[in-house]
Amino acid sequence: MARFEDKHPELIARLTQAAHVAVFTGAGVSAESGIPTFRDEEGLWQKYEPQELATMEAFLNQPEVVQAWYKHRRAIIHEKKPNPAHHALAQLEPFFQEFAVITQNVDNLHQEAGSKNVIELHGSILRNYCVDCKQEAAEQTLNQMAEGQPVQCPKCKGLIRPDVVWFGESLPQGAFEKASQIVCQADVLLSIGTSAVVFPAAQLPITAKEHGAYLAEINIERSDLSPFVDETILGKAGEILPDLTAAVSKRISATNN
Ligand code: BV8
Ligand code: ZN
Repeated sequence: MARFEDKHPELIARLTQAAHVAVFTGAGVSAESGIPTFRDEEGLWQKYEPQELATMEAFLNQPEVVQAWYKHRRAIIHEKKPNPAHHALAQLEPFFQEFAVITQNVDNLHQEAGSKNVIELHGSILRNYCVDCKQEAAEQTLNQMAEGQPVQCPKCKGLIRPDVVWFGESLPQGAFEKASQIVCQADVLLSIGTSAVVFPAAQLPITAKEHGAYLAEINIERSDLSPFVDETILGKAGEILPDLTAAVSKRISATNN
């Protein structure tokens, strides 16, 4: 079985020389944890139209349905664990002067796996707040929701929503600016497990490349980003990333001795 570094010499050479590495992740990095992706055949969106549920308008029209959908997704996430892809990325971090995980995911699994520098472009499903008084709402308040009844803020009776970015909503100010700065300085950007269809997030890997980064994609199939990348590695993130991290660790330890 050819070694990772023999199959991807350019990527390993670039990573070995890199000071700044950025990783851009999507739902595919959590797929092997058992969390459905958005656009694969069994993806979450297949059952619902994105516009139907992940928008403020849908929420105001049918808050109890949107709250129930997020409660269902939180329950799935609480049962799942980080997979080898998340762990391999957390193990990569110490090898570089700067290593940032810029994620579109809202499942907190990168942080659970030990990644320190994580930017959540689309927020987190584990945080909820009242749309009127902005008070953070405890998850159990939401879990007590009665069938068909929207959950209201205990303080002001406002509706409670997840702290995620819905379609038509702008990304958290600081997060997108910080992610943009990071990708402009990246020597290497790894795009992992994303269809790269959602903007402005999907612009980030392209911005990295425009600023001189070596752009590699790890995905089980080609994505909208594929035409722009220097290299596409087809396969499962949970199988490829441990090999990548092992190859980088071996090469960097060898150069340090
Ligand atoms: C904005 C959080 C404006 C919520 C999400 C036309 C009409 C309407 C809107 C638009 C339009 N054109 C552009 C837009 C804007 C819109 C957009 O991009 N729409 C797309 C669909 C065309 N964007 C927005 O609305 C954004 N806001 O533009 O605001 C604005 C600007 C200024 C001021 C005010 C307003 C906000 C977008 C954020 C939406 N929120 N999520 C929630 O989670 O419920 S998006 C959602 O999709 C997730 O965050 C997810 O990250 C994102 C992208 O999906 P992926 O992560 O890539 O997942 P996907 O399933 O698609 O792909 C998985 C990939 O992994 C696949 O390729 C698969 O092959 C691969 N894979 C599977 N298994 C594995 C694997 N790879 C490796 N290993 C495996 N094991
Ligand atoms: Zn309130």
